[in-house]
Amino acid sequence: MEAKTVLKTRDDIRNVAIIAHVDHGKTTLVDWMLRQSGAFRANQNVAERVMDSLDLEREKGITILAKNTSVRWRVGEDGLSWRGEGPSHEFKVNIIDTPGHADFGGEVERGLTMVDGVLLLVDASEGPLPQTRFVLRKALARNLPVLLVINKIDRTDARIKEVVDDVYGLFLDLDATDRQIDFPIVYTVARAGTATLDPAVPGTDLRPLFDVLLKYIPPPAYEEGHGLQALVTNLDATPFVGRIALCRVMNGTIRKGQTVSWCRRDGEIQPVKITELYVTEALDRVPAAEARAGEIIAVAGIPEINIGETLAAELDPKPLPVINVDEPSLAVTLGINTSPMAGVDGGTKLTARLLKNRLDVETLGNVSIRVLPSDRPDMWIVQGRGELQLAVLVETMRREGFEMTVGKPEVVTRTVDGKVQEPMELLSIDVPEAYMGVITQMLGIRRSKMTQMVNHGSGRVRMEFVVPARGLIGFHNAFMIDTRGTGLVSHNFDHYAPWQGDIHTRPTRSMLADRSGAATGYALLNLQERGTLFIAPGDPVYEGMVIGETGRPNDMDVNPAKEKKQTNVRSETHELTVKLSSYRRLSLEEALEFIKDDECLEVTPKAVRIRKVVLNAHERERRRGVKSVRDDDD
Ligand SMILES: Nc1nc2c(ncn2[C@@H]2O[C@H](COP(=O)(O)OP(=O)(O)OP(=O)(O)O)[C@@H](O)[C@H]2O)c(=O)[nH]1
Ligand SMILES: [Mg+2]
Repeated sequence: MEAKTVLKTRDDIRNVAIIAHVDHGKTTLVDWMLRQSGAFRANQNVAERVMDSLDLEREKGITILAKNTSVRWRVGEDGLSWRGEGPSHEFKVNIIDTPGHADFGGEVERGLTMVDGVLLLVDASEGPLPQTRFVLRKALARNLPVLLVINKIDRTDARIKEVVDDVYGLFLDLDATDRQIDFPIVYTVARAGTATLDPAVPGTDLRPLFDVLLKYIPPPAYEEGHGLQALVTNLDATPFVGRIALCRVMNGTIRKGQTVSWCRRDGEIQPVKITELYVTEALDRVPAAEARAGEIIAVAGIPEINIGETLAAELDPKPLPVINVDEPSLAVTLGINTSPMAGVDGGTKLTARLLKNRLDVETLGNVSIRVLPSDRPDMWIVQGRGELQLAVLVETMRREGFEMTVGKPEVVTRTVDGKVQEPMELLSIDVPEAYMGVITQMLGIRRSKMTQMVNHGSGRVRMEFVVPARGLIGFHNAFMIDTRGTGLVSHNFDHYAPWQGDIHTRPTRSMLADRSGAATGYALLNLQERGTLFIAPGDPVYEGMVIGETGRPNDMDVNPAKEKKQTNVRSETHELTVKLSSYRRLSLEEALEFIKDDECLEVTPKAVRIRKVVLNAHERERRRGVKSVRDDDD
């Protein structure tokens, strides 16, 4: 007989995620929540945006992985932030800082499984953007209460009232229930650590935010008498204890030293001992003897535990449903370095086995990455949410000593009722009016449809398009160049639609090295007349390596290693630095966007080189011949 479910709550904890479009100020707000809760000593030197702790996060200035922290907040008898006098009690607020870039949307989805409510941050000037829509949709689908935070109200171009209206519009658009639309609003300047309930009255600290948060975000609920259920929502590792599983305790209590049932993804259930148990306090993980339902914990001692699995009571274990996230929409091939320079740049991880192991590790910790076999034993198909996500993976791996060959990004299609469908993105663009024509043209050739255009009367227009994800590969570079860096662009997976037909984007062809050697200044000086170069004098080149792009109708095989006749060696270097200032070093992301179907990247700890898949010029010609014949047959 089923026991009647009695839901209880524990009022001493709140679990919230902060979600938003990229750069709207999430991590900055977390800084100040930590600071004002007294998480740091007065003299402690804490980095700005302290939660962005990965090297790549600091370099790129964006959050890549969702991370949790916690603050303790004192409340007086009136239920409001304690003012330093009279009785008080303490709340623990677990905060999940999530990334706002669309490519890392899987992190947000995972983060939402740990919390009981969200702070939806919206920039007071930019308003809701594609990722705001995505994260809000996910939060509403999980029925999480939303507290709206309008941030950056200090911006001179803030348009608070309109932005709030836009957010209401977004809720309606997403079919939110009346209860969901009835959200409280707090206005903040995250960078100054202030919040106010009335935008006309400047705030002095974050107390108004905490007051609303503690009232509005519900305490964790659990079933009275239910056995342990802790859902693994994230993984971490330290050299001392090995793999660490971050879990949300949904029901029951977990104790250090206790034996529990590890309910694995494959359905197997295995007893394991909890050798180490931690809870998060500010930026530290501190040992705990036990943790009750509602807490977010970290557990060590289970080397093979994975995201989505459950730690349950030893007797009568009940696994929780696995975490489902959106499907990946973009794929690249990733294989061992097959260029003639393999191993030359000092990579330490060169074999297919090491590569495969590393990719397997990635799929464990990263719910939105998938690895599939390819038709070659030393190459795999890696699927993810976007170019940046895949580039971050490749960048991380090269820093670990891997050398790789990375193929051209391709969209992940699917077949429904025998028809091919492709992912469509919702694209939002904000540009000065003068560029409207350029943008419309750029997107026209990419088979987009404009769905909305708003002119705020500020000299800028906001346009929205639905466009095949395919059409956006390589779009970002072109957009930045064509709008001279003044445009804002963001996009996000929207839906699958029937294949939209051919898209031809990059109009240029490649300039190819026809032999191995070192590029000479003399050769490059001549070659730069014919296009844009990607290499500098002294760079190693090999046959089939792409050294630049040209506007000519066909790829060009050239000799970048040509020596000047030894008549005059005087001041050659001086001459070159003056005249060769125009070569362009492509970043990993730019290079990924740049390559064509028959090209790929060689990535080593030292360099990103663009190359033809088939390096030998004769072989390339032969294959082209075969291809064009087959095209004629079609
Ligand atoms: N003017 C102004 N700028 C702010 C405010 N809050 C944050 N910023 C700035 O906005 C930029 C982005 O801040 P982040 O905290 O990294 O934004 P984020 O939402 O965490 O970004 P992602 O995690 O990459 O999505 C930084 O340059 C901040 O200094 C604010 O209240 N006013
Ligand atoms: Mg951030």
